[in-house]
Amino acid sequence: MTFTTSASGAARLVARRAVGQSLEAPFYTSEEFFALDIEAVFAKHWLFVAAEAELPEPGDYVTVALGPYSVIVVRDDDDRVRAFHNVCRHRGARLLHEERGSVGNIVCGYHQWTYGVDGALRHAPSQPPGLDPACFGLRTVRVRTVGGLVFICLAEEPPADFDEVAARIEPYLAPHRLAGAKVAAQTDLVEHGNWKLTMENNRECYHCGGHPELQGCYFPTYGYEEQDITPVLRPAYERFLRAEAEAHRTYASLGLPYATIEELDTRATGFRIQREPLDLAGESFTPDGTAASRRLLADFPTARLGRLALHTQPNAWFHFMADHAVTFAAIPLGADRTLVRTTWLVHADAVEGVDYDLDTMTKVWKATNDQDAVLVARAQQGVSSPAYLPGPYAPAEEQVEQFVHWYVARLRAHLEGQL
Ligand code: 3BY
Ligand code: FES
Ligand code: FE
Repeated sequence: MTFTTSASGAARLVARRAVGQSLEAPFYTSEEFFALDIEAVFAKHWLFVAAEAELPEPGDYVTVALGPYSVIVVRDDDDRVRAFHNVCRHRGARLLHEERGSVGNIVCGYHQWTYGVDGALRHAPSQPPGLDPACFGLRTVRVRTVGGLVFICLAEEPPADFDEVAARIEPYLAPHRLAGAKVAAQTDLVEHGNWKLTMENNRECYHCGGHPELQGCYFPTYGYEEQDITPVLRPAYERFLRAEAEAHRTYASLGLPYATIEELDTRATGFRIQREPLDLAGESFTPDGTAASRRLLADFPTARLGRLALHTQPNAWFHFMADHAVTFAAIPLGADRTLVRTTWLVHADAVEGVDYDLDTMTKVWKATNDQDAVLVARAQQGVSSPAYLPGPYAPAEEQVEQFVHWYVARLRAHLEGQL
């Protein structure tokens, strides 16, 4: 069932959102909020959409659907990543229909207007000679690559803080050498829930008891303070403290930046970055914690470095280990549907079956993603019941509150016309 809200109804719900509690139902269920989220959040902020490694050669592209928008992200002949609206400049037909592929030129299937991968109009059959191709290039979308990650922004005036954020995360990412990576695997999972439920679920490990594979190699004390440590969590917590002390010594001796930066809800380009140890062998997200790839991706003399975690608002999270990296992008498909695209990156020269076993590499996050999809679908079912009432966040859900706080602030600014 879909609740309907009027524009002023949405504004009222935004205005009365209670801090420290989950959102009221229409935020997750109504078409109006879905449209508002596209307009106020996805069309106005920097979004992670792909790893550069997904576009290794000139002409390689991915398309990204965001509500009514479709964006082409393509590597041009000068090796630069570009982004364009997927809309023909003749009579507007959608140009590329696949989610990914490779093209020499971008040719419209309707009347064959032909664009270079730099967006320039190269050929418009049978148009009078007066047509100036310079006036009919593809409309550009802003794009930035940061340490091998591709971000786009649909806004004419993107949030001005992105350069600063990029400059601060780049030193953390640089040793992981993502620009020299290749895609080892990718999964597209459609979660039956609103995109905010997907993001909220990612921002806490309060539910991690439901992730047996993850709990093997990952300290399930995410976001917990000393006072939250129950007798059940205590042994893992003490192992975590020892591993953390060791990891900090290693990071310092290797000159790796590891100060945690937490700015998830204090700026337009909200982000959080942190290095932390992993459990068991401490090298990677694998069943026994050992590196999944013998050929390391990062420029590290040891694999026992845990993970670099990056979280970006509104739609992404990342784990960078010594041997491989995993990126996650959440793309809203509808009020109650969200695409979670997970990409495993390894060194470009790593050989499957020799340096890495795909099943070992992907096991933990495939299982965890599937478990999360069930949890998100259950949350969507529950909040769709007329009986649902917002409930309180625990201290371990601090980053859920930060996500929701950031989101509500974006909606408020948009509704007040300041964004
Ligand atoms: O994305 C994270 O950092 C953590 C890892 C496990 C689940 N999630 C809360
Ligand atoms: Fe693209 Fe006519 S709409 S060539
Ligand atoms: Fe989870």
